[in-house]
Amino acid sequence: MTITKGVDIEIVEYLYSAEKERREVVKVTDRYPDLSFSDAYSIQEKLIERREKDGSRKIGLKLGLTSKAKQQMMGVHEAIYGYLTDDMLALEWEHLNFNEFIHPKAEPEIAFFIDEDLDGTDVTAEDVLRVTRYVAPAIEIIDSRYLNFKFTLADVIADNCSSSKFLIGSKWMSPSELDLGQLGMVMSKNGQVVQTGSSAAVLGHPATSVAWAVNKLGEVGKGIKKGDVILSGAVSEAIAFEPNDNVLVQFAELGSVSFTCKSST
Ligand code: OOG
Ligand code: MG
Repeated sequence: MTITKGVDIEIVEYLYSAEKERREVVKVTDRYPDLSFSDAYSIQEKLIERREKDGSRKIGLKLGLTSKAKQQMMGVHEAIYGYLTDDMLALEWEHLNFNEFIHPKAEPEIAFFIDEDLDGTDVTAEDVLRVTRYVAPAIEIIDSRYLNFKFTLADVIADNCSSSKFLIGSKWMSPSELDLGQLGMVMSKNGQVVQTGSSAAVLGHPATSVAWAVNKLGEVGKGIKKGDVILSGAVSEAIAFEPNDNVLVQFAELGSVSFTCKSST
């Protein structure tokens, strides 16, 4: 630990209140430049405990920086993980309320529904596929609490990897029924194509990304559980959206998921 007990709680409150009050804040490493990755994960754990104290329930995991391009951009060689809580789930048939966000962006993802506990430090993509009941098309809404969406790796880990909301499409399939490693994806905003990609962008195969998370959690004696939902990482760059925008993500074979955002004022 490079930060002392007490300081971690202070950082948790700092990030939690920024989220609650929809305010961008100066990044943590401006004040604590020595914040290590393990400090950052420990702050993230405490941030989730803080949310649980307010009634949120942990329902799974999300992966970040799973594309080589994004890792190079951040100058890192590893993905990152954060937690999903029940209050992050948004529904396709309800408008998202723009006032609940700071500066949101949407990214296309593949969600995994886990049917068996899995842990260890030697877990493979095959192991992950074996315990996956369904995969589904998903959109993650990321909304960094940091000024201008700019941060270091330690900052973003502490901020639960920019998590805000997520939506899951209605077509759920067994991973054995499709070629999950090579699914084409098109993301449109208001009817215009804004991103295209392939599920191969996620560490070669989305299940490899989930396996990475299980192994990483295994290092601290944790794993994934039956019933978990896992967002395996963005298939393309995230795109910003505004009130009245509609975002649609379509995957080959796996179907689509979309949302419309409104402002309540
Ligand atoms: C970090 C979260 C990235 C993903 O799927 O890559 C992420 C960020 O870029 O704000 O969720
Ligand atoms: Mg994501």
